[in-house]
Amino acid sequence: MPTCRACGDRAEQFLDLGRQPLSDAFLRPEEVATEFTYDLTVTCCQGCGMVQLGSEVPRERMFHSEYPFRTASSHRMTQHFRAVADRLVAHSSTADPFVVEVGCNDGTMLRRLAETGVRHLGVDASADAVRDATAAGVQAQCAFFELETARRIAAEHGRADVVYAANTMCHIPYLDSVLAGAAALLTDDGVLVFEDPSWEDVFRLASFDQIYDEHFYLFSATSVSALALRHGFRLVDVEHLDVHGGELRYTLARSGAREPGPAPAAQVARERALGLTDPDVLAGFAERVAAKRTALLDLLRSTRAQGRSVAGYAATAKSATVLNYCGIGPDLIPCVYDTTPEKQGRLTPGTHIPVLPFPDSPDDLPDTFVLFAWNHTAEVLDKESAFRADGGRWIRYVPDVEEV
Ligand code: DWN
Repeated sequence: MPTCRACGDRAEQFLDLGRQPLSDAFLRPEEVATEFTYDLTVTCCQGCGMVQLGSEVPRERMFHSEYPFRTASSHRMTQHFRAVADRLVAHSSTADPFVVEVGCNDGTMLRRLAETGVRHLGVDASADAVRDATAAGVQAQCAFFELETARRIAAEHGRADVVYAANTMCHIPYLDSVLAGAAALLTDDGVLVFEDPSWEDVFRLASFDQIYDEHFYLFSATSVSALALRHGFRLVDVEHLDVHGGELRYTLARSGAREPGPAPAAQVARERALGLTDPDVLAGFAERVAAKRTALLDLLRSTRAQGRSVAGYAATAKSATVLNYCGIGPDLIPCVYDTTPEKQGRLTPGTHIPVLPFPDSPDDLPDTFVLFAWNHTAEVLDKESAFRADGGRWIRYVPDVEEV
């Protein structure tokens, strides 16, 4: 029987997405024969309600110098993080705040703090991402954030007023050490703020591609509230964010340091009403995921049968789950276009579809794009308005499988 990685209680499996590759391991042809795979299953803790993967991929396999994702690959996300930086400073209770970002990636958020002279430090496990952050004028160091890292930062730089993480906490199975680290690093009135895909949104949209090796947890206010209490913190605020397909931003303060606002209790009540930890409801989610696989395969096959050319739009980490779970290979999607130089010329994980730079000429675009970057729909459709105007079609699978 699986146990909850967060609290140790019993965890029940409710979804099996099959054998999967590492979502961000874009392969050179010679690496295909030795490709790493693991079983992608999802469980829900019967005690604290934490939704999590049934097995853990060693962190060094996922996060290393060649980690290809860069936050700045989305213009809208870059704007989002500039606003986050301003807000962290505006809401700080001290005049000269020190902000630590866990998983700072290329420093997109911290750049804003660096520009305005705010004391900051980024921590990231990818040496190449840290190099990009440093080149942009950000203070950053390469490390996995855990208790020892936090103690070292506190000794070298002093206590932090804010520990912030975006799309990072859900990547870390060993939250005990991270929460202990936050407790060691934060000032008495300091806050731990993090934003990650929300289980409620994944559930509502059946966006099962949010589930992959790197996304070990799918947080909710219910599970984060329990997590906070076990580590001497309290969830004092929660906000819904309209980014990356729906996220929640959690603010944790030391127990007794700040009064919780009304939002956490309201969000927990919403989650309870939706039955987000109820085994029958979870079984229904698994059925919706299986139905999406059938519908997407049917649509792709009929599109190809009509003689229409198809390509993937953006070699996202998320697309690995869709492609591998559905068994979609180069016969259905001959190539995927992506803006990331580190992914171009490689093969998609598991399904080995070539990743290419976007064509220079509109004449070389396919008849139909499969929108793997659906979480950036507004940005992409804006950028690709000429494709649509010229009769190009989009296949998407979130919220529903459809061609538009
Ligand atoms: O949590 C994570 C999120 C935040 O970022 C990570 N585990 C990894 C990564 O996930 P992803 O790859 O699914 O993220 P995105 O932001 O949905 O997709 C990024 C990829 O899409 C990059 O390879 C760049 C590409 N892209 C593109 O080619 N054209 C993105 C946009 C917006 C575009 O217009």
